[in-house]
Amino acid sequence: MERWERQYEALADDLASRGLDVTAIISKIMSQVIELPSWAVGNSGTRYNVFREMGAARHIWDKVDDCAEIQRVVGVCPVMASHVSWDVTDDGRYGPVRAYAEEKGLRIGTVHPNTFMGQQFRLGSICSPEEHVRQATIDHLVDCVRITREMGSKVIGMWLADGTNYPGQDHLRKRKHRLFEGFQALYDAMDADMTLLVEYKFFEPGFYTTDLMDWGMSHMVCTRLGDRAKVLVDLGHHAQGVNIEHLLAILIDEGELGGFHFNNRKYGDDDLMAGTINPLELFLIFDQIVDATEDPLTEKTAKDIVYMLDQSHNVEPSIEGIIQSVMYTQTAYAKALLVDRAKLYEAQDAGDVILANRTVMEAYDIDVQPLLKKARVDMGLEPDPILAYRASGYADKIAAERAGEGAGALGG
Ligand code: RM4
Ligand code: MN
Ligand code: MN
Repeated sequence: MERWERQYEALADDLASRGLDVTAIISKIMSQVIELPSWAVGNSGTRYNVFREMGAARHIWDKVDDCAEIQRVVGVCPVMASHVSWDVTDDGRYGPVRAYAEEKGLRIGTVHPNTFMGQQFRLGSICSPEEHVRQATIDHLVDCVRITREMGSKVIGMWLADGTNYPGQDHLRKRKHRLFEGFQALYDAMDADMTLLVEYKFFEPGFYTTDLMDWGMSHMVCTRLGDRAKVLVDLGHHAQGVNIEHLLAILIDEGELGGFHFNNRKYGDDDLMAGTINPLELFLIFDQIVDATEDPLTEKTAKDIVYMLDQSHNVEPSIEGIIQSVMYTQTAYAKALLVDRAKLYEAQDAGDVILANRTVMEAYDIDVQPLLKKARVDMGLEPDPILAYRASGYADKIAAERAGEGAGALGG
């Protein structure tokens, strides 16, 4: 018996003695789905430099291969989130991308329109003061519905780079009206079974105003549009100190939370590996989600949440960075599954602050690695995805095959 297997036996006994259903917990870990961002496996960089990575994906076919390799070792990422500017064939087609992904065991997840790459977007996309830019963007958004169909997906993810840099630069309320018009045009063009995820961010690239600045604004857009529009929370898109687990609890309760972009940050929209800077926050996020999943009133919204990574690997090897992020995300989720909720609610209702907080932290303190390893082995995988990836020789293979050629897209 391996060391982790002995640790697993002890943990399983302990959890069972607390009345937890270990088999059910393992099956929840196995059925979590995290979309891989196609843009994270190419080279990326900061404003200052791009460090070219040996073997970085050169084009969409490499990206699909890399995502399939990640899925081979993690088992919970059979979906690739896509960006329409970057995941297209040289002759402008999407069907072959979908076909190749499917051949590799992946399906295409959230499709992201292009509202920021191009000279025309200097003053914004759907919020631009220039009528022809707004119209061209709307035409593109409507075309993205066709692309989403071609990709075999049902989800469109919108993030706008729209904003202004200086006081007085543009009329803020006019921009709000244009924002709603643009979203309405996309929403009206969507199929009845499609979902629109509306992502917000409080700054960058605009540094004075951002048209979709926070969850309140996304929520306003979504409630105006209708049931098929939901808010997407990117963990790097808030001001310092904003309590993300609280805002998402409110959004779930309103039936308005649609998705996540996981990553981690220290200062700005840093796009670091999920769970590296603030693992406690990631755990508390999953704690709210699990809590909502177990409540009949919020169960449906909580179960329909789309999880994606949205990261940029500038100094670490991208594929390993993504694998590690998936593992840290699974860790946070597994810990949240172990919270003794009956005990927690009792302490909360009794106003026992100490015991309530301790009950949450007791779950956080449990080493769930043996549980995750067991789940992976039950899925026919190696217990440690990073070691499995390193042992596969894939990194050497792509470094040799892709040598000498430039990089894929910038992402993040
Ligand atoms: C933004 C946001 C979007 C991503 C772009 C590239 O900061 O996180 O989700 O598509 O970057
Ligand atoms: Mn994002
Ligand atoms: Mn971002």
